[in-house]
Amino acid sequence: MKQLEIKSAQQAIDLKTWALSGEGIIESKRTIGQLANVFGDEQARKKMNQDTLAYNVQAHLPAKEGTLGGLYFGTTIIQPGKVGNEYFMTRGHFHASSDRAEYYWGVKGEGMLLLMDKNRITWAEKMIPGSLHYIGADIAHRVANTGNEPLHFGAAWPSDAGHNYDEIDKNGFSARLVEVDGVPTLV
Ligand code: PAN
Ligand code: ZN
Repeated sequence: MKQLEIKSAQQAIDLKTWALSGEGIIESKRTIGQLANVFGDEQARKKMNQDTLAYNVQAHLPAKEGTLGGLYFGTTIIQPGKVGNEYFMTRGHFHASSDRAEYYWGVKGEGMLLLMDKNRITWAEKMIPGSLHYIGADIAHRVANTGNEPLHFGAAWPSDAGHNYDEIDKNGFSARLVEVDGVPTLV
């Protein structure tokens, strides 16, 4: 940086989709084949085309993972669909530093944010365009797409939060979001 220099931003957000572009944006994808044991009906998952895209994440991670005081920013897009009667959803995780919080917000489409505390109490918040969700410390979080179009949501979290997927891989959430008579229902 030079003294008195005026620059353009190096990253941009498409305000309709919250797609990220510019320097250092990373992208990751999860297919149905990569989501073994995430859904309740493993037989139904195995019968599907394993290359089916379930969700992708774009993120700007400007600080090294673990840095105290840095911030991360991401956009997740979950495709519409179900495995058996369970909606396409993210793997879900606690943060590795358990006292680190996060914001999620709905951008496009309809979904449900599933939240579970350390006592395995699970509840959910409806995600719609403009909904803002504060995910407090020690709360596992996962999002399901309950609509017929891709669900876009934004996220911002501390760079020292980390991801603990093991707990959810092992024990899951204590409830699943399934379609019952056409209605998203926690069971
Ligand atoms: C998000 C999530 C993203 C994908 O950026 O990582 O939505 O979900 P999974 O990581 O559970 O597959 C976030 O919560 N970061 O902390
Ligand atoms: Zn998180």
